Amino acid sequence: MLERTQVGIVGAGPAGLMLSHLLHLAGIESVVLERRSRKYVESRVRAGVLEDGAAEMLRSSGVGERMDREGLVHGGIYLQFGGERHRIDFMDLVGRGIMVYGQQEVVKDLIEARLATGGDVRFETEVRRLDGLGGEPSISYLHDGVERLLACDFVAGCDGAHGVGRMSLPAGSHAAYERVYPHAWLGILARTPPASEELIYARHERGFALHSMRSPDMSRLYLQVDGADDPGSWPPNRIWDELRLRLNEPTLQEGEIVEIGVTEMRSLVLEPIQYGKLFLAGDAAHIVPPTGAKGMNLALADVRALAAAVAKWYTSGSSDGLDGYSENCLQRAWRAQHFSAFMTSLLHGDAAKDPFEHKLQLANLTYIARSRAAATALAENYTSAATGVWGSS
Ligand code: RFL
Ligand code: PHB
Repeated sequence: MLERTQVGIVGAGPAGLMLSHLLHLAGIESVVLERRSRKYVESRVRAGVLEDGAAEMLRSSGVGERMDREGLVHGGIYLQFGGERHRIDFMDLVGRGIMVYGQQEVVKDLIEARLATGGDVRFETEVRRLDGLGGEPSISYLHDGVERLLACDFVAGCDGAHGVGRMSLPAGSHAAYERVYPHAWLGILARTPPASEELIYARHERGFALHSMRSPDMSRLYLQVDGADDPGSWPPNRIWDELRLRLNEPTLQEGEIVEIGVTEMRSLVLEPIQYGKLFLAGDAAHIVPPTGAKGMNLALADVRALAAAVAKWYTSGSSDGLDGYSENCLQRAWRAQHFSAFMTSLLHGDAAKDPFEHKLQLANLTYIARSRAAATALAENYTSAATGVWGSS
């Protein structure tokens, strides 16, 4: 017998899980198909910053309780350059802050909420092919070595940067805008208390460093490295010495490194992000370099729009929301893309290789530190580029 659901969702990252959750709240049935195990997706260390609007989305949809208990509310960030540290006070400048709460915690909370309400989330289930996207969609997937078919009204491609959703857009149906940056981030999660209460974005002559955190005793730290570096060339001593230097934190405490990885930096936007009954969301539709902390926020904002559009279609038969989905999301995606590219070019590089560029960066950082107008633009984007209401007035 052919299985059927209303919305077939590929991928159980923040986008796929939140979409399934929001659809459930609207009384719409979905099935989430995830290639990895539950344990794997719940322990994948990634993003850590939620915009105010994303935190509010979790709260208002009933999955924000643990975030409000364990998350860290920050009213600003530090910019460090030229041996000095300057605070950008978001609360003063734009009246809202950010929530520091690990992506894997968001994922855990969403999985728990879906399973508690009888949600159909299937792990270790790999989607192989999408068919009938122009009319009657079906999803072919592999589970326990058996290939099966799921028929649905709509398919949501929430399957990240290398998924089958993006690959299923017919050639010629969309444009891809891409930029690859010459740097990468080496990221570690370490069992050590954060050296600062708020995030530090540092532009050092030798390159960028970021100090973030997950809890009062877990720090999340990043270093700009060459794209070609592999974590093996970064033994712990080298990492800690470089972090102390770039962050200007000579007393930064070492701790057990519980996770280490190198992340490439690139920007990609597909246009449009829908075709027939297929709608892409999150990293499947667009990728941002991590410097602006926008990826998870964009993923959540996309599915908020998609859930509302799908609900409108089922309740009133109107396809207005679905027809406008791509345009709606791409406005926010490009805003976030611009901010992420701006933060990346402001903070990365090697002063010895390009001293002129470094001087320009210092001039811009000084301007942001001294000018309320420049700091306000940064604060507005950092707290709300992906989920916010900027530009509406
Ligand atoms: P995900 O999280 O990649 O989830 C996609 C899921 O789809 C599954 N999948 C499939 N399942 C079934 N069949 C197939 N054929 C499948 N192909 C793929 C995958 O296994 C996976 O579970 O995408 P989603 O939901 O769009 O979420 C996007 C975010 O994960 C991403 O944008 C952020 O992590 C980016 N990001 C940050 N975003 C922020 O908002 N704030 C941050 O502070 C932030 N920091 C970061 C980041 C990403 C980083 N890395 C590692 C890329 C820091 C880093 C270092
Ligand atoms: C993180 O905490 O992992 C984090 C914070 C800010 C970023 C990127 C990652 O820009």
